[in-house]
This record gives sequence, C-alpha cells and structure tokens, in this order.
Amino acid sequence: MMLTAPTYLSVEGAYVDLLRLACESPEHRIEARGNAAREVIGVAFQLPNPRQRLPYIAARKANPVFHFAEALWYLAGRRDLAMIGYYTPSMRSSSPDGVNLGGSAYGHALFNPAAGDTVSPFDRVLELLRTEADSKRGYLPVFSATELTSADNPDMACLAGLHLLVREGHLHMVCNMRANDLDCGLLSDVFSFTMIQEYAAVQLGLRLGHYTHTIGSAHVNECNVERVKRVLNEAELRRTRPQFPFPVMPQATGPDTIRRVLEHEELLRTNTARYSADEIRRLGFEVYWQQVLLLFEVYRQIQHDEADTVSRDVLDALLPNLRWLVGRKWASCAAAAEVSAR
Ligand code: 5HM
Repeated sequence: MMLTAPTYLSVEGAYVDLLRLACESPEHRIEARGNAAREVIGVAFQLPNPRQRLPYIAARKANPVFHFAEALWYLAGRRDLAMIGYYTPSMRSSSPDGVNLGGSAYGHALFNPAAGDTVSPFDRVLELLRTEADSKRGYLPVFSATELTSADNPDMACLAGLHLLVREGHLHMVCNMRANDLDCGLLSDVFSFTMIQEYAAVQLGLRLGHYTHTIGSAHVNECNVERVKRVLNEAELRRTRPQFPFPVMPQATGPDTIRRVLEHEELLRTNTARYSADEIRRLGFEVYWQQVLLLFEVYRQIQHDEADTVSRDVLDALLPNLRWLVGRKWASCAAAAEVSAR
C-alpha cells in the first residue's frame, strides 16, 4: 500500500528521526561549497497539528525569541539585516550588501507585489482560495531562476515554495525545500512556515489543517555532528518528554497586528523602551502577542542590560513552554526553568 509522508505529533519527533537517519545512515558524504555534510536525498514528514512547532530538548537549546522574530520578519515582508541580524548575527555573512538579505528573505518574496503587479503573491493566493473550491493553484513560489545567474550568490533561497490547499474547511500547507540543514535550518523553517500557514488560515477564517515538509537535500553538517549526538542521546534516554501545548493564534490577527507588534519590537531592539510584564499587559495586545513581546523584552535585557539575571516578573509572565525554553537557552533565565520544573 502506498503511504503518505510519516506523521509526527510534534516537529520534535521528525527532527530527531531525521537527525538519526542522516547521522547514522547517510546516503552520501558531500562537500558542497566547502561544507562537509552527511546527506539523505528526498525526505518528507507531516504534522497533523502544525502548532506543535517547537522541540523541548535541553541539549538543542531552541531559541523561541529568534523563532518568533524570524516568523514576524517574514510576515511583515521584510529583508533588512537591522532586524534579523540582531536576533541571529550569523545571518550577517549571508547578506550580499550588508544591508539586506537575498534569497533567504522569504517574506520579501511572499508579502510584496512581484514585479509588474500591485498585489502580493500571498494576497493573490488568498483571493484564489476564497473563490475557487478545491483549488490546486495556491502555490507561492520563492526560489527564482534569476538566483542561478550569479555563480557566487551568497544567499540562494533554500525554500522552493509553499503550497496552500483548502479542503473541507481546513487550510493545509505543503512546503518544498531544495535543501535543509536538519540541525539548524529545519526547526526555524518549520516554525516560521507553520506560522505563515496559521496566519493564512486566520485570514481565510478556516481551521488549521496539516503541514507537510519535503526536502531535496536533507543534511547534517559535519561540524555539528557532536551536538547532534548529544541531542540524539537525550531523546533516547528520556522516556517522558515535556509536553507543552502551543497557543492558538487569535482570530483578530492581521497585517495591522504584525505592524503594531513590530513597532514595539523595534523599540525594544533599539533599547528605546523597556517594559515590565504589567506594562506589556497594558499595551492592548491579546495574550498571544503579549507573550511575544515578553520574549523580546527578555532578549532586550540579555543584550542591553548589565544585570546577571532577567527580571522575574517578565519570566514569570511567560507561558510554561516558553519559560522552559528560555530557561535552557540562557543562564540569566535559569531561574525560570526551576519554576517550570516544579
Ligand atoms: O550551498 P547552499 O546554498 O545549499 O547552502 C545553504 C545552507 O543553508 C544549506 O545547508 C541549507 O540547507 C541551509 N538553509 C536551511 O536549511 C538555509 C536557509 C536560508 O535560505 C534555510 N534553511 N531557511
């Protein structure tokens, strides 16, 4: 019997299984552009609940601040290093001009009008899905043929495109990646693309369907193999994993919400504002977006304040899953981890 892609209750299971496959049974050992890596070709998995988009593995130290920042950067259609480079300085080396990102600024391709158009591809696809039942045409291309014209292109899109499909009141998404770094890229990509899927479902007033992730070259870089082994050990030893539900994006979320959240993000990033948990509560956002601003305030304190610890009121106001993650990621937030372990 022909089966669809294997399904996982959370991205964590797919991440661990793919790491194990590429590390322990690689199909190829490659050295593309000087990066030694272990590779398997042509893999896929499906998440019936795309909100389970974070792994809770202490050795991996997933960074929810970066994940939300990147998802918002995409949703706002941006490509500036000023924002994304603050959350992940390593992205600076991919910029062709030191100001903007190139092919990896996926939101720029999705949420701005293409040349000769006045409406973004995202809005065009939503319009199509509103009007044509069971459409197969809701495809959002990201990789463009012009990226092949420069032989030393430092930033070629790894995402080929995102496919949105409305079936029986649910919005499904299929993601096609030409390449995915299973240890680093996969988690941030699944996080952000499922956020785009959920955002699209909210705009259409549909229920969130399943998410399918497909990869051409799935690989683990040799320089990350030791950390990957620690992740695999932890996943093997731990019988019961922390199970945290991820909250539902509010129905009122739209472009204006993203713009307003990013106004406060910029104030915090530039250290122009500093917020207590109470002040964030009074900004007029739903609890879901308050959580994101709490994360940005945590990161502001880590980046800009001299203090050894992040303020308690902000850590205590975080949802348990986010508190668990920041407690593992930063020593200055470790007290938060003790609380959530109780
Ligand atoms: O040589 P190449 O352009 O394929 O190198 C890009 C590397 O970044 C690959 O290892 C790719 O898998 C990884 N990557 C990723 O996994 C890059 C981006 C940014 O486009 C991404 N996910 N989103």
